[in-house]
Amino acid sequence: MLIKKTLKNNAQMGKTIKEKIVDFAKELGFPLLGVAHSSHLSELSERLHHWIEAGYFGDMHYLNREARLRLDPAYLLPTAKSVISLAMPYLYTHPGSTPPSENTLYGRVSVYAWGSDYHNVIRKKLNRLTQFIQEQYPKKHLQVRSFVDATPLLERAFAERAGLGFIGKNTSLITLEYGAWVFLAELLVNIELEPDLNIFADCSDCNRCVKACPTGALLEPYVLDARRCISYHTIENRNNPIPDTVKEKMGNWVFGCDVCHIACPYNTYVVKTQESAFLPKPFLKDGWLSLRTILEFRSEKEFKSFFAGSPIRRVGWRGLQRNAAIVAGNLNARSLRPLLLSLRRDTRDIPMLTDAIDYALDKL
Ligand code: B12
Ligand code: SF4
Ligand code: SF4
Repeated sequence: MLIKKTLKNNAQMGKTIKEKIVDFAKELGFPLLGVAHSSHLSELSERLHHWIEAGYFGDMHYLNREARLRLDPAYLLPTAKSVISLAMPYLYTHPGSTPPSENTLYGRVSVYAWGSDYHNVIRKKLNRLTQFIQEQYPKKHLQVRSFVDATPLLERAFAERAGLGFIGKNTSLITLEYGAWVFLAELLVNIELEPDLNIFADCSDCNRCVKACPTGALLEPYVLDARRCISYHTIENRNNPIPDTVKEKMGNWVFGCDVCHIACPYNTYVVKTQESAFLPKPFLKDGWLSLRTILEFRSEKEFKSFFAGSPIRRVGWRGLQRNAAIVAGNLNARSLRPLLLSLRRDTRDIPMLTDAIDYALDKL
């Protein structure tokens, strides 16, 4: 044990602080770490403002309110000099297109939501990484702020600048090792670390994701209209009916959507995740969720305890039932008709749900 520790310490000697940070991040489960200068993303300013002006954010009003902030880390940490960008892979196995059994009616769940909520998993690791970095600068007044997802910062653009990958036409950050099956996180620090170079790769003349998107939400390469996106409606649009133009195109997606991921050739031959927290929860059969289970939840409490620790909780009890009702209609799930009728009686005062159930009953 002592010998192992001494060897490790010797190996660490002579390494730069950045190399030590990279090594420690790897131990924590972030195989990719890059550094970007924290200056304003002025090259994307026009794009972002056009996106906002066009209203592509739907009901995600925070994107509108915080648009300026997303380009400039100085809003989050005025003394910031570097952005440390991190990626954690989450693909456990490639999603199959057919449900695990013909006897049960299933809805499909996006791979990112198969395991534990990444916000919780990553936040803990970011805290440990922050502490490690602080230990490297005992004499300096180090300022560090860590972020994952719920951040007014264009995470993908900074990841690209930090050399983790490139932005694809589906707007995802694509890495060469793990494809786009990665979560992103950042540390802002008030120290200058050596920035990394951009990687040399792009989509070239491929256009598969744009063609594959069922709803045409990718209006053109690099432009996603969230108001048309299945992922947006099944996760973020929690209180409103799903537009008629999206319902049928949802197919069997009950939470999230991976169509523009699955279409991408960079996402096929990839290294899988080593993070056990992202293994599928027991109630998910290879990423499929029983529609009956969803429709039978009788209370918010029951829903919340069933999905404890899962990102699926985000859409809420009634939101998930709304999605499941639409999928039941799309799958022509006649055996669920009695359940849908009884749910319709109990939820007359929830327009988004009655709208979805009426859609389904109409189809059955
Ligand atoms: C809002 C949001 C959504 C919305 C809107 C998505 C969108 N494309 O804007 C919805 C709900 C639809 C969504 C869906 C998903 N999301 Co989301 N989402 C976010 C969030 C919170 C903000 C994104 C944002 O600011 N959007 C505003 C637009 C304008 O910014 P943008 O997406 O960065 O896109 C612009 C830039 O990329 C810019 N650009 C940057 N560089 C370059 C370079 C070139 C050459 C060009 C031309 C353009 C360009 O042009 C784009 C268009 O304006 C981020 C976390 C964060 N803080 O960044 C996570 C995040 C982007 N989501 C993530 C994930 C995993 C997903 C899903 C895969 C989940 C799922 N399977 O259902 C899907 C993917 C759908 C897709 N194709 O993007 C990950 C992405 C990881 C990755 N590898 O890219 C993030 C980073 C969360 C995280 N911390 O891991 N998401
Ligand atoms: S997540 Fe689905 S609906 Fe949204 S852009 Fe990608 S393929 Fe289209
Ligand atoms: S499918 Fe093709 S165009 Fe779309 S992100 Fe992947 S490589 Fe780029």
